[in-house]
Amino acid sequence: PSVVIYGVPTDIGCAHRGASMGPEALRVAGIVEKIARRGITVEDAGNLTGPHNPLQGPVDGYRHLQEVTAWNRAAFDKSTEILADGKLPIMLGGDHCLGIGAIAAVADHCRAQGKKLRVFWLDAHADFNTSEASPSGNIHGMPVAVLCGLGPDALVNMGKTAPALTPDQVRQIGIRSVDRAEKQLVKQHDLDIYDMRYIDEIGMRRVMDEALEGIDDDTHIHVSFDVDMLDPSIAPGTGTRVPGGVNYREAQLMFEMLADTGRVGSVDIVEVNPALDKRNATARLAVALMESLFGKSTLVRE
Ligand code: DIR
Ligand code: MN
Ligand code: MN
Ligand code: MN
Repeated sequence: PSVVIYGVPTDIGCAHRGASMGPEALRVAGIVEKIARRGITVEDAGNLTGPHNPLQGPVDGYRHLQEVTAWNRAAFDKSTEILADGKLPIMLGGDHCLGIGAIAAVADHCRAQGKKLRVFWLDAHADFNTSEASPSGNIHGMPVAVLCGLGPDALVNMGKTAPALTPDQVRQIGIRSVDRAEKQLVKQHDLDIYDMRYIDEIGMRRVMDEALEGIDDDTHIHVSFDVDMLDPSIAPGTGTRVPGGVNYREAQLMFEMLADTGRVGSVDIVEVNPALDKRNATARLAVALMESLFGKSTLVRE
């Protein structure tokens, strides 16, 4: 289908300022042109607007809950509109709290269309904190929990499908930082986590085979790509760098294997922070991986 890209210029859910510049960094790296070069119709719908970052501390365990809700509502509305047009939304974050609105829209869409939904959560972090479990109160550490029904009503009930997801619809890949209480939560909720140890032990090819198992013609794949999944040596431009991440070749294989399914229906690219980057390397790499996701490959393959 044709693609609509929109930006959500905010760092409302994370600790460091600068993810608000992510959409522009990705545009400067050529995201629109390079996807269009794949022969796909791409529209840039510009940026959403929302409240500025008040830089306050946590209140009842959440930082900026009201502002986070407003930004997510805007993303929810935009993704809902794009999906209703039969198009594929690519949300340029912004921090990863925005996955709540974007994926809540996809969950409603899939339910209305009678489609199965599988979410690929590509991240160094499990993002499964609750207000009690979170060491920071930053909501970008909570979106998967919120989407699975753990969190404040304003976020859990973003769409009509609440909770938006059940844990069995989620595959998390690249994980290597899970907080102490969060560890208990992901175990309790039986999340399917392909952590770095597992990737090292069995290799990315088999990880992706396992994570893609059961995908059929009625499945909508949502890719939520936190660029901190990548090793900081190749992707330094992000707020919470964790050593020991996914390398270039593993990442390229992941996105090529996702492309091969032909079932990717929506994408988020989040946590690109050009203020922490070197010559926009992280946005450029994210764009190269989007080219793979939209079908670029070295050879014609069967
Ligand atoms: C940490 C950091 N687990 C937290 N989370 C990040 O504050 O909840 N997620 N950086 O992307
Ligand atoms: Mn994340
Ligand atoms: Mn992360
Ligand atoms: Mn994050």
